[in-house]
Amino acid sequence: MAKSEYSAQQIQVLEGLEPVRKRPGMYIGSTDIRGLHHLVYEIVDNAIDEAMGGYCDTITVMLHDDGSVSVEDNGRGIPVDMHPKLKRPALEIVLTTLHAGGKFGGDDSGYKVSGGLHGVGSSVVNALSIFMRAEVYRDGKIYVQEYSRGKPTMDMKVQGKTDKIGTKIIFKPDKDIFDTVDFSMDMLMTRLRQQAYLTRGVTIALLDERPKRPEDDLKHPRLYRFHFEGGIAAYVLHLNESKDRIGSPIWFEKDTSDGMVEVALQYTQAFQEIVVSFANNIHTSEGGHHLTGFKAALTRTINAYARAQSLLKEKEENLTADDVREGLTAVVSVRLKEPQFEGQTKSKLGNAEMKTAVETVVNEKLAQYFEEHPGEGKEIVGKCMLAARARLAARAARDSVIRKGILEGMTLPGKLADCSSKDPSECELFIVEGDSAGGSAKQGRNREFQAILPLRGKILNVEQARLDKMLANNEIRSLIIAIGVGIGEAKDLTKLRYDRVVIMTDADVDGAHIRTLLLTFFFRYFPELIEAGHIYIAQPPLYKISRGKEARYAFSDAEKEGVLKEWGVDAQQMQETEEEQPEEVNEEEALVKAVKNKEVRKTARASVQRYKGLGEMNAEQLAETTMNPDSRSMLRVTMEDAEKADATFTTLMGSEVAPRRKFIQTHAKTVKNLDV
Ligand code: TTJ
Repeated sequence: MAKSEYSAQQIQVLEGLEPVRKRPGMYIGSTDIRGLHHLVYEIVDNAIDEAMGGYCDTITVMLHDDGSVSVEDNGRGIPVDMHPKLKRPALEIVLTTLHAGGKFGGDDSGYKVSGGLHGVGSSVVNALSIFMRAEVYRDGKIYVQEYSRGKPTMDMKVQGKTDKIGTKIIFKPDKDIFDTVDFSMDMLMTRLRQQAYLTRGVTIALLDERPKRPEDDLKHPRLYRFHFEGGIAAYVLHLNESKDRIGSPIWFEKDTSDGMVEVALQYTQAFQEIVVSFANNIHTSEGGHHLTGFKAALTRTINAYARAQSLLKEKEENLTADDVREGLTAVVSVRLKEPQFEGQTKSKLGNAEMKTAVETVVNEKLAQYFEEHPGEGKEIVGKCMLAARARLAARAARDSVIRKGILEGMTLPGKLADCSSKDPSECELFIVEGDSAGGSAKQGRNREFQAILPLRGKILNVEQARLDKMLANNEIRSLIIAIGVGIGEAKDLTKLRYDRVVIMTDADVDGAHIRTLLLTFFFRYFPELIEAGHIYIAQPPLYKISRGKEARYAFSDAEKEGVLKEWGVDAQQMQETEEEQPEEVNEEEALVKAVKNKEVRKTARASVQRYKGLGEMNAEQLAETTMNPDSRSMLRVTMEDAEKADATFTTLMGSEVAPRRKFIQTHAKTVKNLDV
């Protein structure tokens, strides 16, 4: 009996990594750019766990020029001793078998765990890497082992002496698995900064050692160092940087039998709410029970305090949950033993016990804070009461706007270049960013059924989120009138003037911003149009690849590489055309470069132009690539996309401009594809 138990255990532990290579998506979510970055997060999570246990304080992530990444910590080092039953070093088992994590070292740090699967993730990363090297610095020695696609290519051995302690993992993602193996500093920076906030005291450094490329964002530094003694309280301060704040951030934490609860919050004089929640360091963008508990406690505590202090009179109604969150910035972080992630994107905490846990802690600690800081408590209640009053006033204003029918009798906006057909089922409206692109679009359209509405500058402002104020905005009014269905209670979907409403913005940061704003607008005020599939996003090409008179368009980096390959052009020798430069110069440059490399070939005479804006295309090109139904492709917006944009929009509010732009850039391409 004992014997069969032993072998069963052995089989379980020895589970290989083949399934990981067969179905990578099951382990890392996807094999696109997000999946690629997930590899880094999995490895970093291990080091974060070590930091949370109090065993390390520095984590360094480096992007190397051969496409590999290294992650190093100064923790205790992955154990290297022989596993008594398996007769292999623990290090090898950790990195080459599934579910081996946590079995080594007898570390019972409980719920002090980051999002990583307790080291399980590191073998997954190994499986999906063409090369991995582990270095463990322990007992004055450097232990080394290398792997390829999850299999050791050598036995672990001692390779020299050191006085360091820690672990370094170097890995190079497998090109056969991932759509792209090009890491983005922006994505890594965003995530690592977040992790640094969540693990106060730890230093996380991110260094880009890769040679600079023409398409690199010139502004981004190549070295980041994140260290926040204040943890999530510093996070809240950061989110509120540009705002008028009430007091300093309120911070508390408590270890409960269901897990650790940590909350930081601060009110501002702004209107938007930013509440970010995490479970085991994972951003729970869909919320969950911890967030519900937080909101319930906040409403309860503030109302109780307002009543106790007679700030809220007996006959007055309680403040609503929305009132107490206006102007609030908060970070809620919980750590628990067995987190359940649910929802569409597995980012909603499903552990019901966390509602009570967070609610109890917040009720207790926040009430205590108000007791000790009566002045601040009063100011916060005052702010919430202002929100309540504004809510009632806005409702009244909205009702009157609708009664008056503000849009009635309004004529079509002057800048709308309408189509000649009056049959909505065949009509399309292109919402175009800026007048210059609008000009190209007007020339390139089929005026029979395609209408163009150019929008100028910032169309929406956060503070104009209320319907009555929104209707005061010219760009928004033009848009609503052009669409034809009205708004508010006067909305009539049968009056839709275009079957397809297409958002056509530049493929740059500002374009992405305007797209997010428009999606948010449709999500909030015209969800029916999204649901019925009337809203689209145009897909202008990113590149034009020319060879002599021949020209091809590419809508992604992969597609561009494909064309170059097809033409026999080595992508390495290509010089990408900067927007200001004429193509010929670069063609020549590419040739010079090729000659230098002694690899000149006739076929290498091609040039790549990267389109930064719609305005760079002439009307004919724009029509062919983006507008003509016979040759274009468009994305149909789903409710999910719009909801995401809305959430993005909300998250973005209040943070300073630079990170906001980065966030948009990173997420600009996360709309689901549905070719039309
Ligand atoms: C396990 O229990 C004994 C002491 O060391 C514990 C451990 O594994 N520590 C540890 C693992 N520290 N750092 C890691 C680690 C760091 C990186 C960068 C990557 C991986 C897979 C693990």
